[in-house]
Amino acid sequence: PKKIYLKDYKKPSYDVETVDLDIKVFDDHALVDSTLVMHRQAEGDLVLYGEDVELLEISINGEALSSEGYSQSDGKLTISDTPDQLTLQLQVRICPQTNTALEGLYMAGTGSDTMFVSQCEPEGFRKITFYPDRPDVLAVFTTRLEASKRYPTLLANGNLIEQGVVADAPDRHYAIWHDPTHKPSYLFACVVADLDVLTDYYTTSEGREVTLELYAKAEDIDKCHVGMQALKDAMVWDEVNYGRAYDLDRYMIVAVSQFNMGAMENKGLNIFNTACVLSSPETTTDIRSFNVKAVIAHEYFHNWTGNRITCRDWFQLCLKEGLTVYRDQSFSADHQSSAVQRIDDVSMLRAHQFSEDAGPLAHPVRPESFVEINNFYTTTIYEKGAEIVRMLANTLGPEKFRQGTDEYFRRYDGQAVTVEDFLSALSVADSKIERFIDWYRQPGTPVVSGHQHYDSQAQTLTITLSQQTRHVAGFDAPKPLPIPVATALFAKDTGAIVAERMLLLEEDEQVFTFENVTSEPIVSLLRDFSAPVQLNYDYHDEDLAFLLKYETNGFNRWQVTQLLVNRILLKGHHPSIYLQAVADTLPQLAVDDPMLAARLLDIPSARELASAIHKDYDPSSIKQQREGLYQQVADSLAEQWTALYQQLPIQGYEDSPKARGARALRNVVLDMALTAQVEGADKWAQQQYDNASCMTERFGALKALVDHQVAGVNDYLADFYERFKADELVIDLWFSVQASAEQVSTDDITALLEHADFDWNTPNRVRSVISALTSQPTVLWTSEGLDIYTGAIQRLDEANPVLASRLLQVLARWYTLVEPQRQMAHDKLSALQKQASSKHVLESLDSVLAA
Ligand code: B3K
Ligand code: ZN
Repeated sequence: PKKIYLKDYKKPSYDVETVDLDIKVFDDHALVDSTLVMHRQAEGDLVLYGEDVELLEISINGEALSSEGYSQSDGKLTISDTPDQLTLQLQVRICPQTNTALEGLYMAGTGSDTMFVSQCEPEGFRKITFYPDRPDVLAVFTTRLEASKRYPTLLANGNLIEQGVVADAPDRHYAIWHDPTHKPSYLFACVVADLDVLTDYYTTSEGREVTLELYAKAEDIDKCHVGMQALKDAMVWDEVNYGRAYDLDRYMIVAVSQFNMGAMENKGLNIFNTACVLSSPETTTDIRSFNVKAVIAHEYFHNWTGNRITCRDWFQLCLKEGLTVYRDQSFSADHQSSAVQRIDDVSMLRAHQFSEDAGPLAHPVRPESFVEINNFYTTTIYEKGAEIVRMLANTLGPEKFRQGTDEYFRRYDGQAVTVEDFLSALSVADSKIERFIDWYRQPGTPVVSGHQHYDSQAQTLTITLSQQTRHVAGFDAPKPLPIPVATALFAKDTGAIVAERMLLLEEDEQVFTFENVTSEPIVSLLRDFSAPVQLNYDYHDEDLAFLLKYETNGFNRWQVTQLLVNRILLKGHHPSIYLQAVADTLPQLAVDDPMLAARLLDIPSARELASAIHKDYDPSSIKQQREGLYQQVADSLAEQWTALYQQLPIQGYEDSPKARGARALRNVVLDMALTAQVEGADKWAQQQYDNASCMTERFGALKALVDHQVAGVNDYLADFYERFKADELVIDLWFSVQASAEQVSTDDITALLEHADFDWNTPNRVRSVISALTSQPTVLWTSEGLDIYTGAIQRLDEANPVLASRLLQVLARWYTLVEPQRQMAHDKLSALQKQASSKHVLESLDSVLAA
């Protein structure tokens, strides 16, 4: 497979003005007719891309081309010596019924319960027809859909302009949609289905009346209200915070249960994984429900950051994703404690992105080459990309950032642009923004080290900070990056803040001086995680305990607990200071901010801890240590759990930050109490399950029962299954709670994979078992565990290479394992390499094995 390079970018030779599509879906295939009005804009042949499409007819300006008139190879159809203005007409045959890759047009569901849905980003449109399928070709689409009346729902982007019965086939009907906006083919979408719809309305700040429609299966319609409300909230939020209003008369969201990722921002017709749109208190945990709102907002925000201003090429993916993730994180921060939002975003970054950046799949936020772009929908592009935008926003401050984004929308609306364009628009507000370009170019997580010196005579505090980024093979030697370090000085005697400053570390090493400091303070750095770096500062454990008490930034309070835990687990520090600090803090925090209190008891996941271990990583010793510390926390606070649990009685369901916080804390306390073997905790779990007012409570109890193997757990699992067997998303939870159980064995996993409800064609179900396994590294990194995991990849390699490759990427840090696991992992990955055939999996394997 060929590598594609950013430096080779060339403008397309033809632009497309209009596309007319006619998609006719039949029982075992579909026919796609297309008419493209094109004109030349650069030298070169006319190039169209097509994959798994059978060309039936092709003509230019009404004249059929014979097979000598074009050449076809490598998924490209090339026509030479074409006129500057032309109308190209094509007819192709595709087979959505056998499309298991879930890209292009595919059939989801089975038996009498099927639907057809498209997924085009990044290069799925070429699986629908031959087309200049690249994001810098923007066109106006008109789409006619035709299908049996068994599928009453016919949707495409834009406005519905006509519908009716097919003249010579009375059992078939059609609908014609017109999208007036210019869009790249990756934003095309269509749906042929039998769905119900929840309808609502929204009037934009510009006075546009927008019809909002959420399509789902009839039995799921009552789970669409949370999503609908989130959509309206997002619409208001974008008007208020970015001055961006919606631009079409209709906004549609369609729920589908077979989908490779969370959702897709197709213009005016989002397609969502059911897991990211359906929500009800009885069936959806708070975490998932909150995620539903975030994903709805994310896809909505893409309408401006992604759709109206899109990417010139796929190397610029972070242009839309980093910015849009930053926007959805900000939206979410307005809907819960902003400290907790930051904690969750940073935990995710550390566990996934830092480990990606530390391993063989490390790549710049804007990559310079790829074989398969699907392999680059990574936490680096998304989450590190968002962190860069956050640094830009914080460096500019709210007003200038808004001035900069206004300029971005003003300048580039309707265009396909680059990261440089984004920075150049923002730099109208402040020219130092352009220096951040290296963050996009350079892989690796910078490590910032520092120490302080207090001069009591001069009353100055100097803080020396230095930075270092590992040199990733294949890239230039790393340069120093501009790193904003939000800093506050705390008076040791009162705990009050005596100075606050944003330090900008731009050199390898820099000294920052604070004047008029009357006594040596405790310094808090990188407040609110002001840059995506690792920080080493010469703190005493006592300083960290001090900061837990006095920091006003909620994120940093959590941060110091994590630092203390890391020191205990990875550096052998004594846990007493940590345990005391938590004991002192928890009771009051449980009252003030229960959600933050729940996070305070976090012990970093095995995966996050592993990302800091570069050699001889022994999963079982990490597991032992984590468990040991967890046990100590549980035991040392054993007296408190009963009171805390009773402080948080089940009180009926409410969807507020406070109520969600109480539920989260209650589940944490329950688990702690079971760990400490507090008298009666078994009963609490059983009663919480039986009396639950919502899924967060019921599932929290079930998880506790499973993880602690409480007597009767199998009856509870059976009860849960019986109650919810008709609801796929809940059954996903049922699979995952077992697959990720503390005591899970590979036999348990095998049994789950053999369960009648397990289905390799539904990514959510696959992830509920296979991805869940990665949360238990002691099981994953065994011979049997790896056989199951790599077996799944091999099985999906041809059927669904996007999913297979994503699963594989999680194994990237195999080489850090201790022997003999290291050799074993190597052998299993090499064996997989001999079997694999998709370029997705092969590209990932090449990198992973090169470690
Ligand atoms: N843009 C899509 C992701 C498409 C992934 C294709 N493998 C969802 C999102 O980021 O909003
Ligand atoms: Zn996105």
